[in-house]
Parts: sequence; structure tokens; C-alpha cells
Amino acid sequence: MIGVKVKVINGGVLISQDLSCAGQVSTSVALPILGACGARPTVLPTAILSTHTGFKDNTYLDLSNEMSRIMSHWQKIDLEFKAIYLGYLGKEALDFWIKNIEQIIRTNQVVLIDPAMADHGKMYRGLDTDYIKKMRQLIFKATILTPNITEAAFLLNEDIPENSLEKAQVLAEKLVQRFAIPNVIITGITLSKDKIGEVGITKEGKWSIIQEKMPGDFFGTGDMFASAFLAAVLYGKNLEKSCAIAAEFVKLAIIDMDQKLESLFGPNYAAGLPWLLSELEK
Ligand code: PXL
Repeated sequence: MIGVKVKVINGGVLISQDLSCAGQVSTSVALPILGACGARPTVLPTAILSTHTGFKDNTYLDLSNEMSRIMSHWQKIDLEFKAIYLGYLGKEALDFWIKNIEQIIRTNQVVLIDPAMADHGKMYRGLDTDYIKKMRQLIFKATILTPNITEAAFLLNEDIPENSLEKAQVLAEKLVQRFAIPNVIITGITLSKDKIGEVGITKEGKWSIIQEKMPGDFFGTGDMFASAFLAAVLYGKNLEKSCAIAAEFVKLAIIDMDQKLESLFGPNYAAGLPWLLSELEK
């Protein structure tokens, strides 16, 4: 990228999520975004799907057995990471991570868990209440948790509140307390037809961000947000600033997408990358 200097972030980041072959979610967006930002990603794919579950009749190949073999090899070569980023996992891989996360985490590591499992009041197809229960066990290990409002309410076993910054703050506070997570950010809160926001309870304090909302709802925006957010955190931006950068990045990706494509295919993250890289260097 001419004119933009990209530093390499020492230590690298482990991305562990599904690989949905078509549809621009999870690994398909986390890897290019974090890679472009110099985060030296290593991937541990949890499952291969023909598409994300927003399409009908997707195939699904669980990779949790292979994940164990891959991790055993990594242990032999002393591979370590500055950050771990877990997103959509799938049922078996959620069990894998509950069993193995302790082995891989180190002090001072960023453990970003985006508990991708639900949106708009509903679980993603194929996931059930058992998945929520197990996710509650995993999130104890997060240093940063980035649920949307549906996921936050499901994790707390509460009814989904109306979309407001105040209600989201209450959920964030409860997540911090119940699960002893130092930083909780509730993402993608649609406040009106043209406003969207985030709230955070983080080491910087309590804060909220409101931004212009582009029309439409798109698969993959949560994953693009979390990936850009993590890149900014690894660049040393504080969590509130990282959140503002990620929100703007997703907006640019939506503005530039071919509106003729269905929402199922996700925004054009490539369009936001030059801006993201220059913003990280500021
Ligand atoms: O984070 C979105 C996502 C990721 N992976 C799979 C999904 C979805 C959303 O539906 O189905 C497999």
C-alpha cells in the first residue's frame, strides 16, 4: 500500500474461528484484515462450512480432532501468541476451547472473545441453549468480550432489552461482574434508522460511541469490526479509540459495497483497509 507504513506487531495473533467458504464471515475476513495490519496471524480453523449458516443447507465439517493435532505440534515448536481471538467456533470446537484454553493463555496476553452465536434476538441456525451454557464457561477467560446485544442478554439469561445505550450499559456492567471480565464492549447497537452505537466498560472507564448507520444489515460486520478493533488494540490504541476506529472501518466497507449483492455476502472490507492502515499509524 503505497504511502502507508505498516509495522509488524511482535508476537502474532492466533485466530480461531470457522472457515465459511463462501459468504465473507469469520476466518475469511479476520485473516486478511489482521494480516494486512501486520498482526502476523496464525489460524486454527474450527470447522469448514460451504457457506455461513445464513444460507440454507450448508455443509459442515468439524475440525476439532485436527485442532488437537495442530496444537500438539505447536507445543513442540514453542509457538506463542501476543493475542488470541476466538469468534464463531461451532459446537465441538467450543468444547475443545473450554478444555484447552488454559494451556495456551499467558500473562499479559490479549484474549479477545467475540461470542458469535446470535443476532437480532435469535441464535444462529444449528446453535442452541446448550451452546450458550458452554459459552458462559469459556468467557471467564476473556480479557476483552465483544458481544452484540442479543448475545449479551443470552449470556446473562435475560430477556433482550430494547436497543438503547443505557440498557446496553447495564448488560455490560453485569457481564463484567458476573464473569470477572476486565473489558466488555457491546457492539452494533442499532439506535434508530440512521444511528448505531457501542458501549464499553473497560480500563478507560464507561463510555459510548454513536455513529451514522448505513442502510441495511449485513453478515460479517461483527467479524470485520472485531478484527479491525483487535488490530487497533495491538497497535497500542486504547479500547475506546480502537472501537471508534473499528466502527468507522465497517462503515467504509458498507458504503463501498456493491449494493446489488445480497446482504448475505457481506460488505467490502477491502475498501476500508487504506483508511484503517493510515489511522493505525497516527
Ligand atoms: O460471525 C458470523 C458467522 C460466522 N460463522 C458462521 C455463521 C455466522 C453467522 O451466521 O453462520 C458459520
